[in-house]
Amino acid sequence: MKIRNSDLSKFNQHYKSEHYENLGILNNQLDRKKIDSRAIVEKLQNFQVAIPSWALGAGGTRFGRFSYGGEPSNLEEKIDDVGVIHALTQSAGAISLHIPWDIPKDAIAIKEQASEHGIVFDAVNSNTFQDQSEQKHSYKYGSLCNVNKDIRDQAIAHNQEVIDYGKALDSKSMTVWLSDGSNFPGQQDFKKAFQNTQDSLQQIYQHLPDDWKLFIEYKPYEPNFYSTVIPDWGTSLMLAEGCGSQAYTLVDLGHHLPNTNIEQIVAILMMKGKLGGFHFNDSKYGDDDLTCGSIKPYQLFLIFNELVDGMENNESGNPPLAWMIDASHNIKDPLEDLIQSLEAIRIAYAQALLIDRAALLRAREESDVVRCQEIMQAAYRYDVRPLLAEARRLSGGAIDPIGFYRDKGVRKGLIKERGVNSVASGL
Ligand code: LRH
Ligand code: MN
Repeated sequence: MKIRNSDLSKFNQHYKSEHYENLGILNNQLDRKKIDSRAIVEKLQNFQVAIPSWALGAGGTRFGRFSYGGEPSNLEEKIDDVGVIHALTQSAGAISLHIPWDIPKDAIAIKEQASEHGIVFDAVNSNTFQDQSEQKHSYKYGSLCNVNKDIRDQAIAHNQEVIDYGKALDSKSMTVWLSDGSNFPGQQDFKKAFQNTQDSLQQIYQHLPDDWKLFIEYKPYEPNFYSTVIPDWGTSLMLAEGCGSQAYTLVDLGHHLPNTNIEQIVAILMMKGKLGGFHFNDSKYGDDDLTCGSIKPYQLFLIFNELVDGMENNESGNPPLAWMIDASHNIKDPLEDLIQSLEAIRIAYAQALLIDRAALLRAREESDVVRCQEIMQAAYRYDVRPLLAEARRLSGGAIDPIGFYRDKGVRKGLIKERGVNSVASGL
């Protein structure tokens, strides 16, 4: 399904006067604070978040999966769906592929199709957490950490192959997430597992083109429930430093034990120049992969406060970050869910840009704790949605993406095109 610009501008016509009214109200508030909202709108226009190729269909759990109808059943249809999201939001200009779920059969044709939608290929993801039918050795007891060298070599070869797929798509990075770990005390030699993983990652790193990055994603548990070889940011950082300057940590918001101060982790990793990127989502308990900002929007704001501070005072030379969503849609329309996540991420970014950093610095210098909170929450309490809508409008998107999506019956159209039983590969 291709979204026609004519439909978009006709649709926006209905919303223009209400939009300008809301934008006017906010701009008056910001003018009073001598804040130039145009600069923020420009930053929002340039802020692109990659869509995960594995989250364009209905997700599920071991307890069940409720199909959504009209799901993309191949990579071409997945790129078209990201194209729909990008046409409406003008902020999803990239897709992150998972191999082997989304092997591009014809890289040139796929690149051509993606560029027609204005989409590029962000990080490619390897997968040694499942056994593929034609695979010689099983990853049941681990992949890069496995005690058996043949199994480690098989996993290393897979990761090198994923880099080659990425090169053919002009991707510039690979994310490695390992489910490796143990389910019972005594099952694994933690030190040997770490060392095997370090050695394996170094061999993968040797295969990395000079202008590429390697992202090492950590996660405390699941699918292993006693230990995970890369459970936290510290282990990911040690492994990245053990590989070299092109290796970085990757922060998946759902990969933290309850009440972890993620914004502090982000601040420190960025200060160290070793923060590679994000998998945005939200969670209440575990790795729930819920819509960004649906459970803890204030935490997302606090994380963007550290990101904006780190980007504005980047002494460590931390490279531009990879912004990616990693979510699973168990009950929502996947495309609506992703549009909501994009909105929440951009709201947190815009609010963080509204923090009066000079005043915050003074208040911190004076240990004026109350003042610090007042400054933070003053920014958090701005309704910045008119700035996001204006950024979309200026970039040719929909003032109200979900409104357009429903008004035009996009899901109905996809079901008509693909049928109710089409199923997307992925989680
Ligand atoms: C692991 C993870 C990882 C992906 C997978 C789909 O929980 O976050 O980023 O490979 O989800
Ligand atoms: Mn992830």
